[in-house]
Amino acid sequence: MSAAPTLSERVLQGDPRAVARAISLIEDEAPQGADVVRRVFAHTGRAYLIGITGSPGAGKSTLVDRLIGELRRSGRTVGVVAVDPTSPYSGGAILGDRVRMQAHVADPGVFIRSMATRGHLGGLARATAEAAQVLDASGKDVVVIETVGVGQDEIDIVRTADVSVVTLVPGSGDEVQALKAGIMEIADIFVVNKADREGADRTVASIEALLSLDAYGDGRWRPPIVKTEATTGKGVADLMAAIERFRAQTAATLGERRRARAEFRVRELMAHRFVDYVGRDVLGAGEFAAMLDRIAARETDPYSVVDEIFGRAIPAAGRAGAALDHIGIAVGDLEEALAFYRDALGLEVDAPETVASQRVRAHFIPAGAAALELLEATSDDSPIAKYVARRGPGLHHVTLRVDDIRASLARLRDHGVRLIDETPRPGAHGSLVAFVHPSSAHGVLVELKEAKEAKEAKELKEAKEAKEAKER
Ligand SMILES: Nc1nc2c(ncn2[C@@H]2O[C@H](COP(=O)(O)OP(=O)(O)OP(=O)(O)O)[C@@H](O)[C@H]2O)c(=O)[nH]1
Ligand SMILES: [Mg+2]
Repeated sequence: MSAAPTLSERVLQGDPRAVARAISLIEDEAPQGADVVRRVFAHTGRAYLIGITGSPGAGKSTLVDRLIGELRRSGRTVGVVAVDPTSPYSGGAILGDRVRMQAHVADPGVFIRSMATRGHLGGLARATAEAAQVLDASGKDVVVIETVGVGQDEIDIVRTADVSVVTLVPGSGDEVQALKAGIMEIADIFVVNKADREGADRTVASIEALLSLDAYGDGRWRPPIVKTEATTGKGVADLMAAIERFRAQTAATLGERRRARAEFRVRELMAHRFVDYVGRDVLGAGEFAAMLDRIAARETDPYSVVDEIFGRAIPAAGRAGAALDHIGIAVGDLEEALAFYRDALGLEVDAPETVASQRVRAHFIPAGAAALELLEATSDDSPIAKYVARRGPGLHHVTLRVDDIRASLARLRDHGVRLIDETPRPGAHGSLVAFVHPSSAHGVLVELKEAKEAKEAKELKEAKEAKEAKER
C-alpha cells in the first residue's frame, strides 16, 4: 500500500485543489508554503511567464481574459496570478477579476488565482513569484501575472516575468511621462488598450516619442506598441503575435534573464531571513525600539547600530584581521584521544584527512565557529611524531584564518617576523597554510590558513579581471 501523495506531489500532478492550497500557504507565509516551493522547484522553468501591468482599471483583467482565449485556442494551458489593489474602501477586487475571467473558470486547462496586496510581511513580489512557480510546476504552459503598476513592489513583480507587457489607456500622455523613470524601463511590449476611445493615437505617439530617445542598436529589442480593445478582442491577436515574436527573439537570453531573477530572489530571501533572525533571536524585546530612540536622541548613529547588530548576530562579521580556525593538538595514541574527546566529552569527530606534506592524519572536531584538530603522525619523521617524542602529547599550534595568506605573510615579513614557511603550501580541506616560527610568536606555533572558499573566490576574481583586461 502506498502512502497518500503529499501536497507537492499533488501539485506536480496538476491537482487544482492542491495548487490552490499551496498558493494559500505561500500567501500566509507558512513554512509549508516554502516547503512546497522547495520540493517543486526542480520541476519549474517549463512555463513561459507573461507579466501584464498597468494603472488601475486600464483593462488588464479583460485583456488577460482575451489572452487566455488566444492561448487556449492554440492548445496551451494557462495559469493566472492576479494581484489586486485591495482598497480599504471596497475590501478588494477579488471577485471582480474572477467575474472578468469567468468565461474560463470552468475550463480545467485554466487556473485563476487572485492575491491580496496586503499583509505580506516578506514582500508581495516573492509571494507572486512563488505562486507562479507552483502553477509552472503544476504543468501550465503559460503563466500570466497581472499587477497594478505603481510602486517598487509591482516593478519587482514585473521582473518575475519572461516578458513584461505595460498597459496604458488613451489620455495617459502625462502618465507616460511620469512612468518614464520606472515601469517604462522594464516594458518589453506596450499596449494601448481602450483603443475605441478618443486619443489612442496620441498616447501611441507619446510612447513613440519616448522610445525614439533610444537608438536600440545591436539588434536590441525595441518595444512594439500594440493597440487593443479588450472588451471586443480587437488587437489581442496582434498582442499575442508580439509576445511570440519577443519570445522567439529573446530565447537565447531567457536563461540570463531568469538567472538575474534568481539572484534578485536569493538576495531578497537572504535579507528577509536575516532581518527575521535578528528580530527573533538576536535582539531582546523592545531592544530595537530602544536603539531607534538612541538614534533619534543623537546618542548613536545608524551605522553604529547596524555594526552592533552584526557583531552580535555574526560574531566574526565586520572584524578585520583573522578568525580562530582551529587549535591543533598533537596526539600520541589516537584511540586514547578519541576515548576522551569523542566518547567521554561526547563530541563529533569528522572523518580523518591525511595531509601528505606533514605526514599526519587530521581529525577535526567542530567546536562552535572553530574546531579542535587531533593530529596523528603517519610516519616517524613527521613533525608531530618528533613533537610528541620530544615534549609529549599536547597543544601543538593555533590556526588563524586569513582572507589573503600571501598578503599576511608579506606583512609579517615587513615586521621582521621569522617565518617557517616563506610561501604558502597546501593544507587540509584544500586550503593554503603557512607556519610562523614560535620564537616570533611568544612560544606559540602559529599557523595561517586561507580557506579553500576564499582561495577559489580570489582565483575566480583574478581570472575575471585578467579576462576583462584582455578584452580592453
Ligand atoms: N471602452 C473600453 N472599456 C474597456 C476596455 N477594456 C476594458 N474595459 C473596461 O474597463 C473596466 C476595467 O477593466 P478591468 O479589466 O477590470 O481593468 P483592470 O486593469 O484589470 O482593473 P484593476 O485590476 O482593478 O486594476 C471594465 O469596465 C472593462 O469593461 C476597452 O478596450 N474599451
Ligand atoms: Mg484587474
